[in-house]
Amino acid sequence: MTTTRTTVAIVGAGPAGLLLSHLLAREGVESIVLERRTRQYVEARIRAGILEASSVALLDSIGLGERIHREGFEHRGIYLQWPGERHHIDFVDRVGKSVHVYGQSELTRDLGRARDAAGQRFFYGVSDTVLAGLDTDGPSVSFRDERGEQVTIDCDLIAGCDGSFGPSRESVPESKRRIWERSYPYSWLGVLAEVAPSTDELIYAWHPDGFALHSMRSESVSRLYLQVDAGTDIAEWRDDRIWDALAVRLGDGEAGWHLTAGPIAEKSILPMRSFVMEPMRHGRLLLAGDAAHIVPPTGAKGLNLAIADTALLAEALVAFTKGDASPAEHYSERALRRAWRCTHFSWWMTTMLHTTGDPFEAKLQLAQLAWVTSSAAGASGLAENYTGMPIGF
Ligand code: FAS
Ligand code: PHB
Repeated sequence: MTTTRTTVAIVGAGPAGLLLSHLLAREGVESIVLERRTRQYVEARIRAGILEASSVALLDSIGLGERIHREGFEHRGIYLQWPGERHHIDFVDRVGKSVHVYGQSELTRDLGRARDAAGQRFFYGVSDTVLAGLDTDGPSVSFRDERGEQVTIDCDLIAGCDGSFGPSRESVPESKRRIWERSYPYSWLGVLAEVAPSTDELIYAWHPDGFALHSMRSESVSRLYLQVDAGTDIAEWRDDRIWDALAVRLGDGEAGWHLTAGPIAEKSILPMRSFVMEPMRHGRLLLAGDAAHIVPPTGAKGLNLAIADTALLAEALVAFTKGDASPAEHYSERALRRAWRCTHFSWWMTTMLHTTGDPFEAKLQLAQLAWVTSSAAGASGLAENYTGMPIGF
């Protein structure tokens, strides 16, 4: 058995864990990052694609924005549509902010390279991760490393950045935590297609057959999603059926617009749920990102919430190591303010755009879409939330 020591043990090497180690190191606080999967697996995961204005500003401020501006796309807004209507919501006109399209995989690679350059200590491929001593001033994290050797990290603080299936969430005693959860009766079928996007900015489409989203990753790669029933087996959806459904729902052929199909490189089913756990701290364990909350991806908030949590958590942990415990005491309350704002917005976008077969609900959705696309107040509300509230608002 090996025992080592650091100031902050970070569980999870997704965006939250990697960004946290970078922000801490900039303030002279050392950490060790441990990750269940291999680095290749983590970097290859296809997940989020939109960075809010505050996320880009933060990454710029720490020297990690260069590739976003070089290879990403800056978007002024999105299209909202329903049969026969397509309307652009211009975020820059409404709230003076834009968003960037930049895949989470790319951000994870950028963060990994930056951490390598800084000599970050990692353990990839770990198993049997156990958090202990959370109520003491000497917590620890034990695990088996990739060779199966038992390792213990003694530390001052533990950052739970281990997503929705990690041990951190469960390490908060049941008697101390409250959970709010909602599962939606539909999922997303996501495809990565080797074809140029058929649109300049994202199209969110309401359709009686179900929601569809046209996003992108580059000039030659499109990212598209289809609403399917919860529990759908991906084997039920052959590529031609996927493209046919996308064409119908996105309005192929309407007003001269065409959807270009192409080879599908990856397809998967993403369940839709909202989940928030309070508090985001227990003793020396503080949680960030998906470890504490999950949002349906309709509002493009998951990754951005993880980034915002991490910025607040880094500030709290650095202060704690310098003897000021106050930011850590207020961390959970501050992070949850944004988590609930984003949980509401993601629910609002999801319930506005996904059909349930209920004709009354369909009329309400169409009325809401008509209002949001014709009212300055409605459009500004969507723009303010989609481009993101300031971190720590
Ligand atoms: P992550 O889940 O990214 O990272 C947590 C890490 O902890 C993982 O690498 C995991 O392997 C590791 N871990 C778990 N248990 C561990 C243990 N016991 N020991 C050590 N490490 C452990 N958001 C959007 O905005 N748009 C999208 O389209 C979108 N699509 C998504 C698709 C899928 C399939 C999923 C699951 C999520 C999607 N999300 C999307 C949300 C996603 O982007 C998350 O919000 C984001 O990854 C959050 O980052 P982290 O909090 O770092 O969690
Ligand atoms: C994506 O590009 O993966 C994406 C974009 C916007 C969303 C969800 C996913 O709301």
